[in-house]
Order: sequence, then C-alpha cells, then structure tokens
Amino acid sequence: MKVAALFAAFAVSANAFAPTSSFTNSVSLSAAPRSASALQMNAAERTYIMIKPDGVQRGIVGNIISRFETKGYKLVAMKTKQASQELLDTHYCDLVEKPFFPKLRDYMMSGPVCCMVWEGKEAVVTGRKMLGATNPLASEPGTIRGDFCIEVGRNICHGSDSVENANKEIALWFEESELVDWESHSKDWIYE
Ligand code: DAT
Ligand code: MG
Repeated sequence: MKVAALFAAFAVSANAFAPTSSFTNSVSLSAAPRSASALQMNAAERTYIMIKPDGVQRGIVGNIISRFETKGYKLVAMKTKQASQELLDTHYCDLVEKPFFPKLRDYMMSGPVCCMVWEGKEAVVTGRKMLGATNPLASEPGTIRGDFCIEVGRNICHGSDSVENANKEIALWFEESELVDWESHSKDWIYE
C-alpha cells in the first residue's frame, strides 16, 4: 500500500517536471557542467617557482613559501636540487646565446635551488606579479624581488612566464610522480 502510494507520488512529481524537462535538461546540461569545468581548469593552473641559490643561502625560502601559501595557492611539489649545466641550458634555452648567460649559469649552479610547483587560479601571471620585475631595482616594494634583493644577477627567484612554459618547466624539474594531486580543505574559503 505504502509502496503504491510512493509510486503514485513519484508519477505525479515526474509528470509535474515533464513539460519543462527537455528545456531544463538542455539548459542544465549545457550550462552547468561547462562553467564548473571552466572553473576547475582555471583553479588547476600550475606555475613553476624556483628559489635561486642566493634565496636559499640567505634563508628566504620560508618567506617566499609563506607568500604563496597565504595568497591561497596550493603547494603541489617542492624539493631542493643542485642544478646541472644541462638542466640550466634547457631551462634557459632562450637565453643561452646572451652574453650574460655564462654568469647566470654559474650563479644558478653555485648552490642548491628550491624547486616548487604552485597551483591555483591564474597562478602563472599572479606568480610573476608576486616575484616582481626581473631587475629588482625596478620591482615594486611588496614584491619578493622588491623586498629582498638589488641586482639582476642576484634576483633570488624564478617564475614561469606563460602556462605553456610552466608546463615545460614543471616537466623538466620534476618527475610526474613528485607532483601530488590533493584537495585543500580551505578551497571553499578561497574560491567562491
Ligand atoms: P625573469 O627571471 O624575470 O623571467 P628572464 O627570463 O628574462 O627574466 O631572465 C632570466 C634571468 O636571467 C633573470 O632572472 C636574471 C638573468 N638576466 C636577465 N637579463 C639579464 C641581464 N640583462 N643581465 C644579467 N642577467 C640577466
Ligand atoms: Mg624568464
């Protein structure tokens, strides 16, 4: 008896939605998943941030991590590494012909670097803003380079300049297995 009543109620409610169901479906299926996936893709943008040997030697690693963490970005991978000549030639492939490149390579090999992958909405462009201009004297106060360094040859940090280069740099400096996919419990307090 109760089961029959439930079926009847279901039939009524199903009928109630029937006239609009094709319209409702076409709206909800085409609009909702698209915006949800667009948001997800955006929030999953990754950038390669590297603290150069001077940043490691001067003990600025914690401050730089803290800035990305408190901004709301998610730490996907991190390690220290002694960079090799080959690695740097690939990483700076656009600059190998520049007159300053030998000095840049020596500097980058003068001690360990700290390699990180940070993830979040517009992580690449925002990461670059957080770093500041290439020449620290042109960097705004409040940026990492603006706050901590003076010379272009000691500018303490690297940040990817495009999503395409970020993906190349992440693949160059990290094994796929070192990138950890995890969900932050704060995500709903960071993204609306
Ligand atoms: P960025 O690190 O801001 O992306 P870039 O990719 O043009 O800048 O250069 C890579 C690094 O090379 C930069 O952080 C410091 C060094 N560099 C760039 N231009 C230089 C120059 N004119 N003289 C000395 N070093 C330079
Ligand atoms: Mg660059």
